[in-house]
Amino acid sequence: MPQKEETVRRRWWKEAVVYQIYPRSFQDSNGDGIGDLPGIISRLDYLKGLGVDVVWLSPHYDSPNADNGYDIRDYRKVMAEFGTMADFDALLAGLKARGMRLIVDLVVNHSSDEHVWFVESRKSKDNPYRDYYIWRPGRGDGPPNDWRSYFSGSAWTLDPTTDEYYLHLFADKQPDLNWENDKVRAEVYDLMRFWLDKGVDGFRMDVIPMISKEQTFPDYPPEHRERTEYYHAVGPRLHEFLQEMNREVLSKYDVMTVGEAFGVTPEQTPDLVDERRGELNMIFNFDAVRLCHEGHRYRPWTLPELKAVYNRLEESTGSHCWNTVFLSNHDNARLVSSFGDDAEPWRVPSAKLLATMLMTLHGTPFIYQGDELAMTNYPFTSVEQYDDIAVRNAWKAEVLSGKVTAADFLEGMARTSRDHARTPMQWSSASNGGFTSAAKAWLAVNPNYPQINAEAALADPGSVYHHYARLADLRRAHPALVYGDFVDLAPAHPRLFAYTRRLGDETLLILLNFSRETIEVELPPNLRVGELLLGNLSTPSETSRLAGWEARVHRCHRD
Ligand code: TEU
Ligand code: CA
Repeated sequence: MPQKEETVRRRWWKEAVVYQIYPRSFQDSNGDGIGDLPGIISRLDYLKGLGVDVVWLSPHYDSPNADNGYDIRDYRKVMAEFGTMADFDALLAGLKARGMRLIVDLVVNHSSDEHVWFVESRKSKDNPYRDYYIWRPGRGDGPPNDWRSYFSGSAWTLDPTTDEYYLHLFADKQPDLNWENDKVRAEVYDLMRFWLDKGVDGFRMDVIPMISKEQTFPDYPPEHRERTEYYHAVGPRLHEFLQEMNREVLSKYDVMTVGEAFGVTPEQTPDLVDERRGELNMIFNFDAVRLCHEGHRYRPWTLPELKAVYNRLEESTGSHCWNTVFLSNHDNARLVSSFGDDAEPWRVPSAKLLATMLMTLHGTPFIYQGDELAMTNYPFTSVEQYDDIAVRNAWKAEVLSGKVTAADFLEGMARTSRDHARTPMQWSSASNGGFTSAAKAWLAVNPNYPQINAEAALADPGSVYHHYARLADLRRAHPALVYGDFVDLAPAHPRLFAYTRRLGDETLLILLNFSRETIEVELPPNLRVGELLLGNLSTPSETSRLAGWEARVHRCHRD
């Protein structure tokens, strides 16, 4: 059998370290309490120092902010709170000048209900924009079928003007676009060209597998009633639409694409990312991040489960496919609080261990803003403290309706809410963590900012920030960390994650202790541990041992 690496094509986006910016929470520059593009521009050297190659910017478009920009009113305009098109151009130029690239968020499963297309669409049944969205008459007194919104309640809202329902898989202010309509697809391709022609380097595509809907609009089949994302993902014409998008637009530029593939299984993944098919470069698979959620509740996860996710992805995607590696984003609680140990003194070593894992697994790593500082979950105690529409709607649907007690709901959200990731970046020990000069930020800054902030991290050579930077250097120096094959040496071990990455003559060994207790490491007899390349403790343990939350990368020799 040929070595896998011989057939893997080298691509800049496979080698890149990606950093996600949630602009609202990154850096405010004008004292209105909201992050903005000039704020990001002022932090570009910070990103460069971290070892970032590509920035993924969460939506920066004109929006009424029902879902913080994931509800777009004008795809060609910059959100007024974030700045102007000149600021956007300056951001792009500032990144390019430092050898970094920019990908933007493409949110085209739905638009805002304030988009002119929808404003027109809802006016009358014969409006030229009617078929830009999905309208259906009700069934009896109710909606057309039992589809549910991810933000609680029915996915259909009755619009009194024409007495028909429109579909929205997310909030009622996020009507789903009708991809069956050729004009809609042409509009999408056009707006993609608009940003690509400006020089952006690709797209992160929001819930892209959900764009194609079963046109008979049936009720959920019984097997998909609970986890409806497995029903909505991979609709009948998904692959046709993506291949068309690729042919019409993407194939004409040297760009990267990553699809947010909520509801796509590892087995379905090759059909989206196999390079011979001409669809996407890679997707986000959510099996790992979702190990710690069950509805709104925190679910204690185990290390063998996490390893099984990576092994399953590895097995289901061959040498013509490429994966992403991430455990956090703007839709999940904080990395160190969910998968590490955010109690002192373990916060920093466990965050560095997670960094080591993300940057050495097989795929393009995505760092979410603030995780390089080991920012933690916010101590939320009441529903008023949350901003997220997902929380506010779920509170009404579950607590106010009496299905769930307030205490149970709040306990769950205190571990799982999306708002943990959305509290502002902690830049310094100045008021509001240096995020804003306003008295109040749009969402409260975590009160631990005097201890946990970028200024302190930059000054401390042992910080999580500098550890990421060293890992990024290590990835650049060792192509085995990018292109090498991946072998899990102890899939069943409850606390140790040990794996090799091998390319040609070079084998690297990664040892991660996911616990506070010391572990004795036993390796297969044909492997000998070589030189230590990078560890996360100032005094590494002896070779055969890992201290609590210790992480090491070694050269490895085979007999
Ligand atoms: O997320 C899609 C998505 O499925 C998640 O929002 C998921 O439902 C949620 O995390 C469960 O709590 C994308 C964006 O990343 C998200 O921010 C948007 O709210 C959503 O699409 C709608 O655009
Ligand atoms: Ca601002």
